[in-house]
Amino acid sequence: KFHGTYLQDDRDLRPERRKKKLEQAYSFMVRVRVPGGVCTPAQWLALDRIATDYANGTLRLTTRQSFQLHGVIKSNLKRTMQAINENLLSTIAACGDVNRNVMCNPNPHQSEAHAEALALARAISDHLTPRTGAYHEIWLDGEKVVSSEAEEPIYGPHYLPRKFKIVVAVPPSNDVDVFAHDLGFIAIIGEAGRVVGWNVAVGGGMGMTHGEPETFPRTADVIGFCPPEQAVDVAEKVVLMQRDFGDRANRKHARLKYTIEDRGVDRFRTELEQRLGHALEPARPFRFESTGDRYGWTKDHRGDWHYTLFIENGRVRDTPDRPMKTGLAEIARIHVGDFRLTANQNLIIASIRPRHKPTIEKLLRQYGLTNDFTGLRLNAMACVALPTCGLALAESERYLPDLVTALDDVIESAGLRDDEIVIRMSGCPNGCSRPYLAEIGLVGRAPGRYNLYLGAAFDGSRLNKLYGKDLSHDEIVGALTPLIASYAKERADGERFGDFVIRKGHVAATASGADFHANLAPELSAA
Ligand code: SRM
Ligand code: SF4
Repeated sequence: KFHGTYLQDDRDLRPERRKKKLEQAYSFMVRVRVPGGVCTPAQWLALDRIATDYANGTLRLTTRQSFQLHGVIKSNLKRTMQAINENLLSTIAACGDVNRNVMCNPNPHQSEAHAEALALARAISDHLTPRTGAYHEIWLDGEKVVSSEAEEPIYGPHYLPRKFKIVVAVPPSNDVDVFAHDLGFIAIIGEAGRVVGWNVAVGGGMGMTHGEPETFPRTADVIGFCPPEQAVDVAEKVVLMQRDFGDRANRKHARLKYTIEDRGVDRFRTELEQRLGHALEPARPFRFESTGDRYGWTKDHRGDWHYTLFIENGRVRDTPDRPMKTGLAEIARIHVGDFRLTANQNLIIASIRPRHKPTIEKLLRQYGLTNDFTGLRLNAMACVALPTCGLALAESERYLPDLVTALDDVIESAGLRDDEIVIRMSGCPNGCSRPYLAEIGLVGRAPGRYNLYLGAAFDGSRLNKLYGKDLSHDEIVGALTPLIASYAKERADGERFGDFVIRKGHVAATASGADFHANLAPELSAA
């Protein structure tokens, strides 16, 4: 895992293979680390080829701005890792109890501040990448160094108690969901449009376990502000705090969010400041507007164009009406800018020179790569779940599109086609699609059964709350239909769906942390 791979098996094939007394159909998932989600067209093409030659022929864009390859069989694993590294990408620390891919707002050319955010994301990523030579020895046939292997300067001999996640956000966009992560930096932008420093947010996280209320999702606390030159050190010291104080006995209690809940935010900040050798300044005002992506064309201050493309659940593959994989490869062959993965599993074809725009527009049309969907679908996100994820309790990526199709009828007849409503589904409570920060969150309980959560804030600052338990497809549609219809008729000017269901008393507003479970009696229960 520390080298970016997971052993999986095809869960669709399990029953048949069991019957035939065959072992499971094993393969590997390989996760590529892409700090800030930026890659070149050449790297895109290389990954496209690797997916075709060694994996299941699809590319998966993840909720952390990375690529995943699924279905890599063991005899292709080393070749896959080598091909990824030959293209100047890596899989090191994409998984495991280390700092994971550092995310940031995906468009560094939008302004100076965005470029500074990417620079910080890369600096933190470099600083926290494990120094071990084992990765090179094992996968890249590096020379074996037995006794001179230096101890990891930050991680030490035992690494972290659990995974650790860092993001960099540039208001007003909260597209990285800054409150969902162990550590977040929020750009504070001065009058000249430059970053004057960063607010520091700690202790966010999504994962929980059904029926274990001592596990819960939590939104991060903003604990202060630091100037730009201190940010990498702040990141290091927060990681060291978690290394030293995180729970190493109980993995379900080992994320930074629990360290902070247990110690208290104020004590955590004081101890952090002791390690830093100075106090953090008071947090400065900021305002987020949304967590979603801005689709379609945008032009930056240099005159270059960027096209944000909706990719349903991040799965890049060819379908008869949307041959996306082929189309994006065609674009990559002529594109001289770069590709940027978003934290919402979408893609920005970025830095298109004005003279190349007509050609790219033509290719987008030719391959059906438009964004002509309802606001609900454009704000939908599902984790991978079945058939590859060993932890899935229910479908997610393969089911959410159908659920949205059913809800689209309700949305269209309520006149809400272009209204943005955030809907996210996870196949289990680990929350890989950050469902507890969705206005409509669905979390798998068992095959075909989901818990329905409502009422998160559109800007990503408030968790949702349990509304319905163990619901089937029909029950989910039945529960949401009247709510969507009354939202269309009774909402206040500019009121978001998540705020509306709270105002109407369908769910309570969740503070954070353990309060998430305070309303354990949902309004609805399965028949
Ligand atoms: Fe995740 C485990 C997929 C983002 C919380 N996640 C997994 C595994 C590796 C299952 C496993 O351990 O065997 C899933 C592999 C499925 C597959 O077949 O590919 C998996 N997680 C994903 C991805 C691919 C979802 C997606 O559809 O995009 C995302 C990959 C991110 C990346 O590129 O690095 C992904 N996972 C997340 C996020 C969202 C985020 O980070 O912004 C979360 C919630 C935030 C958080 O960490 O709190 C998340 N994944 C988890 C957890 C629960 C952690 C916890 O604290 O309880 C697990 C289970 C675990 O770690 O034990 C998990
Ligand atoms: Fe798997 Fe659960 Fe994550 Fe979905 S939320 S990918 S089912 S671990």
